Amino acid sequence: MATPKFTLYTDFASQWAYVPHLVIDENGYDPAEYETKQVGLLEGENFSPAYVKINPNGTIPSLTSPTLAKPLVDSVDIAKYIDANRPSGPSLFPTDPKQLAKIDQLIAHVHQDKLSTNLVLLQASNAQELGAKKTGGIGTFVGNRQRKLVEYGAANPDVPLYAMRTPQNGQLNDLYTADKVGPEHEEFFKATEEGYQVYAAGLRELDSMLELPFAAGDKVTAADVHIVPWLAHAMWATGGKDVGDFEPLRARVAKSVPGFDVGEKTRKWWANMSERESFKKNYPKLH
Ligand SMILES: N[C@@H](CCC(=O)N[C@@H](CS)C(=O)NCC(=O)O)C(=O)O
Repeated sequence: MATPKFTLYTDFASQWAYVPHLVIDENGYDPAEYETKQVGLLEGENFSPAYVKINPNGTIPSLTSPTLAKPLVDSVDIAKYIDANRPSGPSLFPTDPKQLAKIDQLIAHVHQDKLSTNLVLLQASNAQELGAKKTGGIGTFVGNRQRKLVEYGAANPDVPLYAMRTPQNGQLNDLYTADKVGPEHEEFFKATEEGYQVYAAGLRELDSMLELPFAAGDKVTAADVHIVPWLAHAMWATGGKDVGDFEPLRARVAKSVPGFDVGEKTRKWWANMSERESFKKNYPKLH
């Protein structure tokens, strides 16, 4: 068997890990040409000292390869590397500078911190929404992460990631585990409401940026493979039942931003993407 060209560290629960998966399938890689290693995001395995040695940010995805001096730790760089080493066929990064600028703009748009899916996944606007998240598994996720951060941080006091992330996640864990709603919850709820205003504007802006049939024009590009995981994860986090189900996401955003709707272009673009084999393989359901 041929030596795999690279190893992709991935998890089904990681939205950004599905950028490389989509690139791999759009590029037509044979499964023997690469290998994958699972990193359990839900269990906080991304914080394990072994994984943090590969990716000091403790984020998924990462990519290692015998041809690289050090691991790639960001989905944008990983997508470029996989595409540049593709077995055959067209690149997802066209050479036309104008088109490339458009692609970069779209990718940067969905990677903005202020448009992070963490808003939809982890935050809440009121005690009722927080309660539903607590019982719906998010509380366990946040708690698992905290336990791992504390455990790994105690054993590895020199690793900067633990010093940074333990108090950060700890604040969220405190909100999730508190017996009653206090002033810090009120602040959290307010920040969430503000977050949804920004998020709704970001979705509208994306709609205006999209070309059709695909994000940057008539061919699938690197832009499409970044936007799909970003949107799919938010659709899933709000309870989307099937891959075309925008309703729960629309309804959740509209709760904070009355009258909000998912744009027509976004819906058409999504329908076009969901016809692709790469989409069907990686999104048999929303995640
Ligand atoms: N900029 C990075 C972000 C990766 C990222 O935030 N991944 C999430 C999962 S989708 C993660 O690993 N989060 C774990 C954490 O931050 O603790 C990329 O695009 O690869």
